[in-house]
Amino acid sequence: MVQLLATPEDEARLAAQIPYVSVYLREAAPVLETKKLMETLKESSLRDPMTGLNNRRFLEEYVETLIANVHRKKSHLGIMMLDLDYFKMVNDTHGHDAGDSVIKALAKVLRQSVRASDMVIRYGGEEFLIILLDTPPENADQVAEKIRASVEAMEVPAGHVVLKKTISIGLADFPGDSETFWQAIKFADVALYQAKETGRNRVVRFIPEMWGEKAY
Ligand code: GH3
Ligand code: MG
Ligand code: MG
Repeated sequence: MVQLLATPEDEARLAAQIPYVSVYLREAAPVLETKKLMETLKESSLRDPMTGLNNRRFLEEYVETLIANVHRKKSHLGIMMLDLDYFKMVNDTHGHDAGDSVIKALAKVLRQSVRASDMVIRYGGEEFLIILLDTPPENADQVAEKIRASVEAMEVPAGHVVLKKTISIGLADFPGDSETFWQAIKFADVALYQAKETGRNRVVRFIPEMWGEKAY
């Protein structure tokens, strides 16, 4: 919407300009519409339609800014890799739709468990990555434990049954554990593997000893 204002003395002069303004708007409108469409397309390519969460591409797009901010503020990122425990069983026993319901419910719990500025990413099928901004390790531990407990308490109605699931969580700190961001992600994944190995439904923080001779 364009509003033209003029004093009474200036009204005639402005009225004479209106055809030019109209032409300008007519020419500009399709350009603006295309730009808006491009933005919408870009936004949708960075989001997972099923959960509404951001996807891995979003992280790839945003990572440079993210790292620059950490360095500038000399802050920490809490990096959390999460994976549903024995999820295949849900699909096998109750069907794929029930599995989808669990993933959607989990996504909601994750999003509600962290600050709006934190990143919750659907990293793979039933694997999620959470990045806590400005969060030192002690606080990240607390958030992870809170999330683990919230998921354990979660009840997901699916057809005639109510499903209960758990998650395992691996934690790492950037730049505490690695000065390379993607390596810190890898370390969170290594810790997640340990959480699975040592019984699931647990939070495990990465320690350098986990990155030894063993090939993960
Ligand atoms: P673990 O505790 O070791 O993680 O066992 P798991 O059964 O969860 O692990 P696994 O990797 O064997 O199985 C993951 C399953 O998740 C397999 C795949 O079919 C299912 N899956 C991945 N994405 C989706 C999805 O979007 N919807 C549904 N319903 N299932 C999915
Ligand atoms: Mg799993
Ligand atoms: Mg998995």
